Amino acid sequence: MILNTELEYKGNLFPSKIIKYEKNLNVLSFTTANGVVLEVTVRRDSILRFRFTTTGIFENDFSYAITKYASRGYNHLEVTEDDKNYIITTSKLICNISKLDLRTSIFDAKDKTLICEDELGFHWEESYEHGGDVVKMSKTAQAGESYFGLGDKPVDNNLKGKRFENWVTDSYAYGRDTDPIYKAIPFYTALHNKKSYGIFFDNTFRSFFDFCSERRNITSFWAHGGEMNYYFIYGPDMSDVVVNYTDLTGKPHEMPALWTLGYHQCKWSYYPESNVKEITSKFRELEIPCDAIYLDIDYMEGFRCFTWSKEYFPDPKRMVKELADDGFKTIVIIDPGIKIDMDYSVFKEGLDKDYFCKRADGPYMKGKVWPGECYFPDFTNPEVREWWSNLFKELVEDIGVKGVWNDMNEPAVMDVPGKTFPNDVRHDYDGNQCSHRKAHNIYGMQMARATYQGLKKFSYPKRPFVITRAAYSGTQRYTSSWTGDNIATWDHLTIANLQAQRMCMSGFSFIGSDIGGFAEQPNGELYARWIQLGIFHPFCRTHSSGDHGDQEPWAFGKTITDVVRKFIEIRYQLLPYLYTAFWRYAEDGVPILKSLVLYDQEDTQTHYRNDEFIFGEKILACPVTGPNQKGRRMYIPRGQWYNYWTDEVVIGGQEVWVDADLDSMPIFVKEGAIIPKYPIQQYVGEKTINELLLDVYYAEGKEESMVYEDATDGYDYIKGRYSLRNFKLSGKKKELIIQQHKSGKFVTTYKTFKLNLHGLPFKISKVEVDNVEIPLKDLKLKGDDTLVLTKEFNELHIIG
Ligand code: MIG
Repeated sequence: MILNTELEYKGNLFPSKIIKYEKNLNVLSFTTANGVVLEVTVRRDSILRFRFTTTGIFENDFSYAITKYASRGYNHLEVTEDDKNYIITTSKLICNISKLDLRTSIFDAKDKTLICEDELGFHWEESYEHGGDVVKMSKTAQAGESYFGLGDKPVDNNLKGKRFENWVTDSYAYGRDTDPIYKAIPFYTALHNKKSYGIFFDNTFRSFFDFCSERRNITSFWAHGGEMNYYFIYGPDMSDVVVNYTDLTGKPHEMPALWTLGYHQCKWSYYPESNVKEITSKFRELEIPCDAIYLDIDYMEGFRCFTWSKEYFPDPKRMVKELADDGFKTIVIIDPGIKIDMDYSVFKEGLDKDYFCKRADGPYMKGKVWPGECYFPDFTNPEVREWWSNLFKELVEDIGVKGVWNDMNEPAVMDVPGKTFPNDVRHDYDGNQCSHRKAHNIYGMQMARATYQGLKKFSYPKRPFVITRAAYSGTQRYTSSWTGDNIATWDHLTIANLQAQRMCMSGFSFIGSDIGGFAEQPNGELYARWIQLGIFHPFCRTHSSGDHGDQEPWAFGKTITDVVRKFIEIRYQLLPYLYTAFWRYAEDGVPILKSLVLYDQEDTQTHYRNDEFIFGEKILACPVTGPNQKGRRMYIPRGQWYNYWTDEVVIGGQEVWVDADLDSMPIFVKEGAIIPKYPIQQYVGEKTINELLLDVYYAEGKEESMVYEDATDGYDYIKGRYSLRNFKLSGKKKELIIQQHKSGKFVTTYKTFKLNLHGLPFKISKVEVDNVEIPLKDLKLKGDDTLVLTKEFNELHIIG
């Protein structure tokens, strides 16, 4: 041991008293006697950014997570001081900063209640090994506080009492509580006393969150390097916290093509071509709707990205075209590892251009993946991303591939400790050169981003489609995602449900699981129950490792095939509803799935619910999560709900038993909702939509619903060629009024609506459309509660 140096272990260090305060518009900086600077940026009335340096010098202010499109601006900002504190006041928040030690406490500006307060606050440990600091923050948990979010953690919704790590990791056959897994989304929301706030710790190093696990009333987060740099986002509604976090880290850059919301079929692997065709033909033969078919790594020549196996796929362009003629979009996998092979042009080019990652002392980062020894592009270099994006030209433009699936981008490396790059690997980090310690968590994100750029370029004028396994906050701007290598067990069905809800709460709604499980094989019952859940996930794909038997909808016998078909058909009928929910997400950052706590935080019953969730705005779904069930108990949130199957009305705010044999599942529709439906199609665009079905659920009272439509693909919608219908329903004892407000220039193919009236408590005696009475026979009243009328109406009166 070397003694007598200045490198003594210093333990935790703390800021001392403030000696200087400066204000530069909305950036306030506070300097302490021991050289710590806290910079508070008021981004919005409800969003404060806190950033600390222990040396007086901040790093270059660069983030992959924060989008340049994030909203900024505030209504009010005032900084005052008293003996103890500097006091920052906006129209939503009051933030005290202690003159003694930089500790902060934040209050609701309206009712002055305490929202969030530092315990030790910011502190740090100097890192002898790496330089810089281990940066830490601790806050006092408030009475009854709960925590949610954090991306893909496979745990119950409420995170209280647990500790987590953020370090994206290839996690084959992970299970409940495995941590960390594929994604790093260092954002959580907290809820106490009916008020919610969020914290986004924008630090890409290995980071940790502790929610009252180490100490009962303390919440803390820390990272192995970088800056203590976090955003405080106030609600008080949790849905606003999530919306604002999503605004900050970005919404999808474009709407997905409607077909991407259809059903996808995948396996490792479908090959050769004849096998692919066998699968796709079977879908059409059995009339099970399907829009996409996947090629896993075996389509390549020796696992070389951007090549095709001549043996298995002699003429990919022809095959892709034939599949397309049958309504199937072909999606291929692309991994980051590039095989070391001087005769392989992608490798040769990457090497010549110096695009591969290197170790600290100069050698290339060599790692074993599917192709054998590989080098890996440094996707954190913008020039490399540009190069990578151009590699998709042939696949997309020439061959006609419609989507690309990025796997192994944690990055995963075989047969090494940690299953990834060593820490010393160097990265460009968009001009902020660093080691893998800092770049690891965003490597996969930057790969997906580069892939997205390629797809966007070469799919044009159609929309791009990318799927990624690894992700950091903000990745939702470019791509969809799946939850990785799960297992075919009942517990994993529950985990998939939790992960999808949690991802939606973490700003990343375009998510789904490998339906049926990746590892091992489900029985028919598990597969059917998983499909029932999967049709409510924004990304809906069956995938399996392929070595445990077949996992297609028909693999488990006729009874199961029929159940699977029935539910996939529901998915296709609900496409306009899901597309509208997606539009709300892409436009406003509203999550597509809402955990009950997000839906109704004031009802404390919701704080510990896991299985039930709201799909879009109006549909409540709850999977059956065990074998041999004829139904289940579930919590119905407050309000009144129609049973989707029977139209029976249930009063919420209580737990109820719901019948759900294998061919059914608990689905409810909020009263007053208007649910748009398309006819069942075998793939998106198979049929021209001649009539829009509107399922109208009567309510005594008012409710609003929306229907968003556009050309289903392409960019015309950005120029205003979309159709947005806003319906206001208002029900009285003997009358139902529906007002329609239409905006956008897109003209839908259909001319009429078919209204299915559910739960109408009276017999219709008169109908007026825009104040003109229409003879009932002209409305083609089929049965009592169906009527057909022009899509152009402004106001409909149904009178009893
Ligand atoms: O080491 O490409 O999660 O979906 O089928 C396994 C083969 C690599 C892992 C992915 C999985 C995919 C598989 N991949």
